Amino acid sequence: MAREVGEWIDTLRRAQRVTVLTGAGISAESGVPTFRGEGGLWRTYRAEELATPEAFVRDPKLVWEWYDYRRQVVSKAEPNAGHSALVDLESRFAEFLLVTQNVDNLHRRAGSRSVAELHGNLFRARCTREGTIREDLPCPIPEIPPVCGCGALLRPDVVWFGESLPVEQITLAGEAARRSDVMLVVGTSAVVYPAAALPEAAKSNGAFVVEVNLQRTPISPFVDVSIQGPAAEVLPAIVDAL
Ligand code: BV8
Repeated sequence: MAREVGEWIDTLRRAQRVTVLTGAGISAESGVPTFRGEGGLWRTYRAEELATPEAFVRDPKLVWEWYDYRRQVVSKAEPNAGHSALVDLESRFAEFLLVTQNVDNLHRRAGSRSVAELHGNLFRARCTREGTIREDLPCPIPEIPPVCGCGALLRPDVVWFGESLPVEQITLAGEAARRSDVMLVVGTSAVVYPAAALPEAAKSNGAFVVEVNLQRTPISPFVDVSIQGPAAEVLPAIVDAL
């Protein structure tokens, strides 16, 4: 894989401020199905059909069964060499932010500390009445759909389609993107906004943008380097080359 890491590595070596944007592809080699890949189906549903407030109002039990299934899959998964490479990368630059669209908590389990979670986290639940956060829901959840002590339904503390992202997280991510010398974009189909706007924001503010993906995406035409390969191989090769 070292052949994929060309002379551009000097640009990364010289960088002071680095931002990484990850998507479901970085967790694929941990056995976690991606959103739009072949694993994107659950029973007969697509993620976009279930990851909405409307689906939750219509059938909270079904939506929680999907989330509880994903929590169980992720609980049995381990961070992979791609996650670990980003932990290593974090300590090498004056400023570093890992922006993730993933809700699987694998970056934190791998040891990443400077993380902005744009779309929430599978292992947090939120009271639909009080907004209080719970991080202690057993896995699997014994009673679906789970309810708060106040009697109201709990919901997954994730951002559904049509819902706004946590302002602090997307603001932090946007500032980091615009300030960065280098942005790595890893394992995302770059179709979900506003996260997908971050590489363009970085690029238009002078960042050198490197994409790591198995296939081309809508941002491939404008990135500086597009490396086609699995994140769990390419990211360690990048760190080794540093
Ligand atoms: C919002 C959490 C304001 C839940 C998710 C413009 C501006 C603002 C909004 C919009 C806009 N245009 C459209 C919208 C609406 C919508 C949107 O973007 N729709 C898309 C589908 C067109 N956006 C929203 O609704 C956002 N809200 O902006 O609020 C607002 C409010 C009302 C109306 C308008 C605006 C909220 C978006 C967040 C939705 N929640 N997840 C949950 O997880 O259950 S998004 C979901 O998709 C996941 O978080 C996932 O991370 C994310 C992106 O998918 P990817 O991570 O990229 O995964 P995917 O499977 O697609 O791709 C995997 C990639 O990895 C592939 O490219 C593959 O090739 C690659 N790969 C695979 N294996 C490997 C690999 N690469 C490397 N190595 C490997 N081994």
